[in-house]
Amino acid sequence: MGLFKKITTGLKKTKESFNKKIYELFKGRELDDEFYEELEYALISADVGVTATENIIEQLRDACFSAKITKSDNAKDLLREIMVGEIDYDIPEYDYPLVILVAGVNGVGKTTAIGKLAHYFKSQGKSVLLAAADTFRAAASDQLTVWAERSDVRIVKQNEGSDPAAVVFDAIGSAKARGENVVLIDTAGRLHNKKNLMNELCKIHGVVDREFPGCDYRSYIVLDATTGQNAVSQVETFGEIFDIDGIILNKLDGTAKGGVVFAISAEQEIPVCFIGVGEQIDDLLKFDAKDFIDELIPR
Ligand SMILES: Nc1nc2c(ncn2[C@@H]2O[C@H](COP(=O)(O)OP(=O)(O)O)[C@@H](O)[C@H]2O)c(=O)[nH]1
Ligand SMILES: [Mg+2]
Repeated sequence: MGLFKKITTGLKKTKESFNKKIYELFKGRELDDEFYEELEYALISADVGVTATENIIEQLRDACFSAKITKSDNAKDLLREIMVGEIDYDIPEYDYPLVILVAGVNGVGKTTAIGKLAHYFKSQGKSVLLAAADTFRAAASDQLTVWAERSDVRIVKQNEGSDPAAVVFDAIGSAKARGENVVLIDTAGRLHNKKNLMNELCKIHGVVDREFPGCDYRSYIVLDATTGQNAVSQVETFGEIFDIDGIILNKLDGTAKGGVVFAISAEQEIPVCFIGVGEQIDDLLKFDAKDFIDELIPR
């Protein structure tokens, strides 16, 4: 399935609910208060978030006023542009060797995202090593092993209960020895034990900094789009633990509220780097703000 098709089917639920509202709103309507109220309602219903919605509406009002636009048909392109601007970041290209730490609460799809990322980098001709630093449950490294086999990449793991930082230490040593291009670190997500989690993640950061100076190091948080505003508070909580470079937003296929991208990315000022749109190995797409808006607000 082509990339375009993937995003279209992945966002099917969001599109179904949002496209219809947008179509009606941008068909011959006066740009009066009622119009803006309905647009505001449509955005908030799609989980765009109150702050981001207000921002978007205010920019649209200003832009239409400046351009002397009075009919909604002519305002659609402006809305598209404004919404793209809210979630479009200049993300530096990856440098290699690259290390990506993947964090987030249980069940958001961290391990699955790593499996998909392994395939993503592998298909770009990069060599990949997985570090099974979720040592809390034996099942976690078993699950990651299955993904490693699927993508035919190496994995470094230790026994259940071992020190996650020690796994990362081993993995980096091995990656350096073998000249691997990409190391992907899976972690546990025990948020109810925040102090432990914080210690664990800080220790991992320390190991990467010390053992792999000069690597391109990115820390990503994985979020479940179906949890809506909960995802926003997870960004805030993890943001207290480390500097989040980017978001992997999973399970967009399972929600009609894909507007949550705005609530987490625009309001928190953190780029969404990848979106998960299913459980298959190629169901992870590099996020592109324009493609995303093309689906939400068709031209
Ligand atoms: N529909 C859908 N399911 C997903 C997606 N990403 C992950 N999952 C499912 O979410 C569940 C939890 O994933 P897992 O990777 O184990 O989460 P972790 O606890 O954060 O490591 C699994 O059943 C995955 O198949 C996605 O983008 N779409
Ligand atoms: Mg996991």
